[in-house]
Amino acid sequence: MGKISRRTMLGATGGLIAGGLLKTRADALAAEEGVARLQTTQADPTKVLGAPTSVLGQRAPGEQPRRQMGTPATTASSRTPIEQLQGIITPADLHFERHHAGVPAIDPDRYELLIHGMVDRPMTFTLDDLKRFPAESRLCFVECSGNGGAAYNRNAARERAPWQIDGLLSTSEWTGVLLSTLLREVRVDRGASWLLAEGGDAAVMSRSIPLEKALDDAMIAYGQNGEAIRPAQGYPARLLLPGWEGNAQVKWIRRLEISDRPSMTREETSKYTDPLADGTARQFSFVMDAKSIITFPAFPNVLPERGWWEITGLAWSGRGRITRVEVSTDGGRTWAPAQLQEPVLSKCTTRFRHIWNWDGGEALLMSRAIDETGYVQPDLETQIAARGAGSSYHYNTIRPWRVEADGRVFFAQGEGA
Ligand SMILES: Nc1nc2c(c(=O)[nH]1)N[C@H]1C(S)=C(S)[C@@H](COP(=O)(O)O)O[C@H]1N2
Ligand SMILES: [Mo]
Repeated sequence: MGKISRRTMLGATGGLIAGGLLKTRADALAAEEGVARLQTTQADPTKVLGAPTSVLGQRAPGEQPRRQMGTPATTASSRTPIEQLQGIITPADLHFERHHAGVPAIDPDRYELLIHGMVDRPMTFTLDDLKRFPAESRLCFVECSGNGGAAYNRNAARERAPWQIDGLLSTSEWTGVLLSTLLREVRVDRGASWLLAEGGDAAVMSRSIPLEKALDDAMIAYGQNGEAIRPAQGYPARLLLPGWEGNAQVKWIRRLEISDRPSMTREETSKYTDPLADGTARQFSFVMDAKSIITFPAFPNVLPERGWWEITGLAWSGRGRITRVEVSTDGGRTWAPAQLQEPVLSKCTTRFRHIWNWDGGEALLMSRAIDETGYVQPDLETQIAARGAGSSYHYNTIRPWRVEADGRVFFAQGEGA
């Protein structure tokens, strides 16, 4: 267990005083003592008074999941440690991050969202304006278009953990106002069919979005898991497009321009398109196809003994609900339906579980997701045949794991049946 020094604690409580959360030095000392008392476990906790209440909770000292940065650490993205989480929700401070030009510091009091272009009444909305409209909440995943890239390779490294394959995936309860509500206010012209969404970061990241999606389930989200959306996720507000590629979900959203054609921004021409074998490219691949990944057992787990183990992982589809996840422990020769753990929601991660009696021999574990449209997650050969080997985005092939006789588990793309 890592010890936390007195200086770290003083730093933490000092920050709370500066932030106005703790009023006096005495409060700070009490908080500090509370923190200290939670850092050391007691032989018999029934014999000592427990830590006092606190203004801000903290994780148990031995439970400190962290976003994963890769080596060498990049500032462009960090990943959710999906194998360390339970259920389907990603704690907000572990939501993956992908920034093209860093996280802007936006003053919420000066924030405005402009909606203009092919509308009757161009309008700007402050954050308070947005919050006056009827709010909606929904649980859904956000996933980077490049997630799963590590699985799209016959010679992928064996020593690869779930976060290295699918850590650009997180799930939150998002709260905000439906974009259709705002579009009713500005009165969209007949003949409009697209909108340009623009962010207020240094990248001024922009994407064209079909009006149909905007009028369906798109949201301007200002809440995340019960609190204000985090700066890294787009504070004070982001465009949320349930089930669509992360890149199109413009953070720090500041402008929506309604038009009758896509704007052909950098992010939808030179990037985020899928080159095909015939020399053309697939553009506007918005919907994320069905995927699944086993997060246990997986690299770097070592199964200590034969016997009953619960295989578990996540399945998700941008087209709707996951209806079935099948698990194979023999490299795809036979498949068995996994149990889907409630809640099972549309365009959201779904946890699956499958009890397995390991006989101590070599095994090749696989999962495949099936969604409510009947779509089945393909294997690597099927996807390469359809898409070619030169893809950079939208990989949803089956992700296999090899369990060796000594219990060690390795990523095994390309080994399957
Ligand atoms: N304004 C703006 N929006 C953005 C980005 C950005 O760099 N700037 N990154 C995009 C990409 S590529 C992804 S995958 C998601 C990541 O969202 P997250 O950081 O909340 O996980 O935001 C998208 N929206
Ligand atoms: Mo992304």
